[in-house]
Amino acid sequence: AEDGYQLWQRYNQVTNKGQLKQYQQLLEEVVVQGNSPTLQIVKDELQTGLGGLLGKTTAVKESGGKKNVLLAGTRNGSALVKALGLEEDLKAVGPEGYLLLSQKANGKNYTVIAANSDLGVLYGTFHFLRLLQTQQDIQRLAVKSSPKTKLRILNHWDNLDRTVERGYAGFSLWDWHKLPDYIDQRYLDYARANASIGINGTVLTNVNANSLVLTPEYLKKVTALANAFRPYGLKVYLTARFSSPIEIGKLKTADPLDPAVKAWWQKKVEEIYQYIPDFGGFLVKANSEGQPGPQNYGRTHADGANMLADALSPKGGIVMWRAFVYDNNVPDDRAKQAYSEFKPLDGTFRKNVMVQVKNGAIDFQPREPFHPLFGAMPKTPLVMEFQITQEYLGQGTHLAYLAPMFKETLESDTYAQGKGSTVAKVVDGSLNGHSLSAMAGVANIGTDRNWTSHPFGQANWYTFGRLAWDHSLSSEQIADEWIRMTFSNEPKLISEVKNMMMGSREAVVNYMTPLGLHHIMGWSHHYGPGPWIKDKPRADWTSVYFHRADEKGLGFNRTKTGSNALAQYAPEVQAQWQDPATCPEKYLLWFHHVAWDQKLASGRTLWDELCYKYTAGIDSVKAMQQTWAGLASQVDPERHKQVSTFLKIQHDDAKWWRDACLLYFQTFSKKPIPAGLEKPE
Ligand code: GCW
Repeated sequence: AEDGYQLWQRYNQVTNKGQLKQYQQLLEEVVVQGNSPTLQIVKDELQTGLGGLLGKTTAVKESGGKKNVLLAGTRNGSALVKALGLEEDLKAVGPEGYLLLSQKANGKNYTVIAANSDLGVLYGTFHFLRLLQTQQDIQRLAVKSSPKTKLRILNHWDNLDRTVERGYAGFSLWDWHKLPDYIDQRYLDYARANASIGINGTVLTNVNANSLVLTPEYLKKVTALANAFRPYGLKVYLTARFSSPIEIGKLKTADPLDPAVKAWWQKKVEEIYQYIPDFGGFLVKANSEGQPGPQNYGRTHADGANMLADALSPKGGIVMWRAFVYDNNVPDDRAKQAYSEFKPLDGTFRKNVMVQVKNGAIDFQPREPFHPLFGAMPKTPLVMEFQITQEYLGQGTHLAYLAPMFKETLESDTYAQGKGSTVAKVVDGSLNGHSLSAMAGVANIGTDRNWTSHPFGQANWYTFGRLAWDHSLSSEQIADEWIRMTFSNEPKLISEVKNMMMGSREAVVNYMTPLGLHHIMGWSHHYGPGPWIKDKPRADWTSVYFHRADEKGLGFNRTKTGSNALAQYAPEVQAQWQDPATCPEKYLLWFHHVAWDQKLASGRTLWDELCYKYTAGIDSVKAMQQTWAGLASQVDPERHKQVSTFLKIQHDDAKWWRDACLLYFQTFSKKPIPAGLEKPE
């Protein structure tokens, strides 16, 4: 049965006869020299991959006699690769990069996968197999690839009891009870899937951390996972609860400037490295949403981060310190708090500290303007934190392809050093010359048979890896690859499914939070609509705080006459966004309180436009349903049915959103639904 477990790694036989013939000719024989655990995976992958794709058993050999050879390896590990030269080209692709080349030598036709490390060979192998999976010509290969960001990391918000914060695909993959003895095959399949898209790190535990994971009992279990992942190039990181010295160290304080606290962390880090010599480091959420942190002792984020960084630096570990914070005492616009706390600390962090910033200043909304910290901390390498799990985008049942959302942020211009200072250049380190660079994605993976609940959730995991490797890839290209590998290479299916995917995130924006609205989801669970939520202990836990609807209009004034959050952006950005007439409509209500009667670009009033947007959202989901229904004969029944069922849920939910939001906002606007639009019930 088709349960989606294989993700994009299906290796079904190539259907294009011409291509198949080319592959069979060029890949007469497969040669891989060397025996490391990673090269063993390369061999297995080529054997399974080519076996499936070419429809015949493929043996991987140490040396060959045939004329047309697929050759994979490094110069150091393979005499045959070394004989091909390639020195300069290899130098250029770095430790994880690779070359895919068609080359003639000694009367043979080589198809070469060459790299500087075995891991590079593995990445190249997955790229090469992808070419076959997507049925590309491989006659004249000249691919040079290396990652644009150095650390490409999944963040699991997994608790030790196996529940997953904001997880919608079952329970945590980590079966702590059976670890360290039992290594579930699923761990290896997980690592393999990550390697196939270049992900090279994983934070195993929730940022709302439990200090128990740092005890020897758990560290042994973590070690077993690290050992399982290592051949796939996947480094393990942990979240460090700031109060651990008290909770598991029996100290009286966790003050980062206290010598006993420093010594405790130093010893703890040494212990961890005894278990895991290549441990990646810590991810820390501190002084945010009730988590302990340095501010409890009157210290700064830098004091806290640097103390941990000092403990890690002799071992080569790093600290990823999150900028997602609330200051509980300042009743200021929540959008401003991260910038206010972190911008002044730029230049005070140790070299092995990165500050991890969410894509936007609020919280993983369907659409947010880029976070103002990007471009504002030139001396500190910033990690981009995207959320792959769809906390605010319909969770496990709504189809929302996130590449357009990730790209929108990455391509935003911070103007930090004049025009063209994109967020992507901040993140990849090129704007400020940082050698450390990273992208993190909050995982959407769990124990569901298909890993991600929604079959299309797999595309978002895939997208994260591909963009972390190369943020210049287009959303269309990533969708194209994923569809071909996950469903089929049939042109009608590709174009129609791509269409669905490309419009899906905008559909969610339209039926949930059009025109710059945000955080009007239901209280705490964040799934359905809840624009009416008020009377909570904190103003910014309510929805009315964010939409500010009144009889005059709608939206949050963040200009000079309002919270002035806009002042956190570069002057060029401010100039564009401060005037409602030039502010992109997609951000309008994010920055402005706009009168219900205000005319927008369409010629319609704000109220009418709102009604149209909610309706457009529903219509897009309807269109997806129709497209999908038409593909019944081209998709296996199991996955087809699951997606159909989820689209029905999504359609019902889209209506629920429209009904709830329009009826609620109508109590302020006191205006009728425009003629011709379906009335909310
Ligand atoms: O998105 C919000 C979530 C919390 C989460 C927090 C964070 C891990 O609602 O569940 O906690 O952000 O990113 O720290």
